[in-house]
Amino acid sequence: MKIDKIEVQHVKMPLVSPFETSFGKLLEKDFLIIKIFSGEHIGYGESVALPDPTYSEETTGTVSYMLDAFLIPLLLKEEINHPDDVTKRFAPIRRNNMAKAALEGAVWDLYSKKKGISLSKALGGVSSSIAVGVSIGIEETTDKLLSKVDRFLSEGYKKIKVKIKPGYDLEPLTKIRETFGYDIPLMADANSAYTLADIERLKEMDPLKLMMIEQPLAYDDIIDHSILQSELATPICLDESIHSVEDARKAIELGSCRIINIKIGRVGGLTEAKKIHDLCEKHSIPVWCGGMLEGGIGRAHNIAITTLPSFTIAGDTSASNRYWKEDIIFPEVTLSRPGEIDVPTGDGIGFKLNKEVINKYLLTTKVYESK
Ligand code: OSB
Ligand code: MG
Repeated sequence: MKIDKIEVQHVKMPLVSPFETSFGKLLEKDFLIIKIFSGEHIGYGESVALPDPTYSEETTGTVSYMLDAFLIPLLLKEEINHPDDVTKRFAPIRRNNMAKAALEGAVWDLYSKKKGISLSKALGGVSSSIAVGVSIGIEETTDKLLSKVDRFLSEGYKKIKVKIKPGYDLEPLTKIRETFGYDIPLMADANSAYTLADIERLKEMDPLKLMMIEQPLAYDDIIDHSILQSELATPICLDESIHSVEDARKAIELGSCRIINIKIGRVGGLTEAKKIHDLCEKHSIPVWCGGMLEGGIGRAHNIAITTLPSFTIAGDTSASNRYWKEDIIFPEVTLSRPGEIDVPTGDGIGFKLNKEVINKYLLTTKVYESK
């Protein structure tokens, strides 16, 4: 695949409603759109990093710098034949997984477009529609939370994930159970807000019969999580702690979790995401696709990876209108049926870019010509 040119566009879009987690509140998101030009094809990628280094150490700014100073020059240095080659090419660069994934995702899209197949098919996906859930932030009042749960349940979302933190945990979760019963698929995400000192509090959540509790302990821990999991009936799902198939192997061997949330950006791209999926399949660990409040391109990549067979739990990839007044892709992502998104069948990600929307929110464009 001969690359002619790479374009990086920086956009900033307001969220339809503020999204609050144990690490902070987000009102808008600035992110990068990557376009890789090759002959008559363009591959699209998106940097999923948040504006601040609060979820992980990466930010839109660090991604932009890494692309500019290291990753784009490396990618343009020599022709690549398969997207897996990108992971190998980037291997000498430590971490910066979201920066790597932004470019690698664009290469995967380009590769599938050149083959004339969908990205889902190129990845080995098997399903024609995916089950999806919704992630609800920390709300100002329990009433506001309950009304959001009610709305998303009525839209058919197949998993309700609620953000929790110490002091905002048992009470809102219990209210949800009292109001909607024990049959609704409910889980909690702590984004590393607890320590082992909170073990009794966390054990009190067992009677709530949550599907899982996501990343209760430190963002870089798998040891304490294994201690907690041995004491907890509720399955632990790791998010922040898993950056590679090696991290996943160690967490599974230690018994640090029973479920893994796969985020393409956090693990450095689709090739690594697929490896984690395959390892989890071997160990009967169910996986699901997490989200980073993506724009439409990132969302499209999430849809494609979710078609692999071990993505048996509904992911966080909700419809475009749950995040944005208008999305950067056309058509926008909508629910095809309650709680389900049909996988696009067109080549690559299967969505076009909405230039009008992109231009409206555009901050800068950088162009890198191949020599
Ligand atoms: O921890 O899964 C998380 C959003 C930003 C950063 C981290 C997380 C999240 C979400 C929202 O939970 C997922 C989504 O709807 O995109
Ligand atoms: Mg999470």
